[in-house]
Amino acid sequence: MRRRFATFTLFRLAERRGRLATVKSLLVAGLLAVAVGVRAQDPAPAPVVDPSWLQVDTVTKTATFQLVAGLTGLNGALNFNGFRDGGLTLTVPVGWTVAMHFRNHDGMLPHSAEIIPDSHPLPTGPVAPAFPRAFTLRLEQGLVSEQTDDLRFIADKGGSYLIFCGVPGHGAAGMWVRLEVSGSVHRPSLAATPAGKP
Ligand SMILES: [Cu+2]
Repeated sequence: MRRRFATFTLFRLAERRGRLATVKSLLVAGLLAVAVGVRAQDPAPAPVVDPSWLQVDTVTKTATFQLVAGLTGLNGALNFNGFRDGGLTLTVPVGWTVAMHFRNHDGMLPHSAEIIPDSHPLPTGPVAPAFPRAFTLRLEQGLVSEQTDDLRFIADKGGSYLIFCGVPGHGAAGMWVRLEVSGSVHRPSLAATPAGKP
């Protein structure tokens, strides 16, 4: 009887040790998950669309868009409104006028913007714009910090386009977002979209 009790106690001890080991490995797994989670969030949280970036005038059929180069530090500031690689899409109905107020918020690098056809591979510098006058001044050299320029064009051809920085290397490094000119929408909109190659 005593012996059976002793065996039972040993068994319980072993069981407790096993449980402790399980707790320990769960703790390690948890810490690892936290570490991986932190690394997955690095370097910055997902950018957010500010609705004030887009103003819609249904009378004049004009979409006015505040386009900010280097709004955040994302991608070494090679971003528009904090988005890179097509992560932001401005959609306008065919035939609307698009007015873009460009501002360079990057304190370091010059930037520019032009509307180009959705193309792969991405150009390494300025190309002919997809619409007349759909480009900022100094397309290749870029506008310096806090310089502004307005571009205005009629989106008279449906399709997928890129809003692209023409400073050599910037667009190809991810400094572009999307413009969709759609025959099936009646109102302009602005939304976060999956980032990726064009
Ligand atoms: Cu740029």
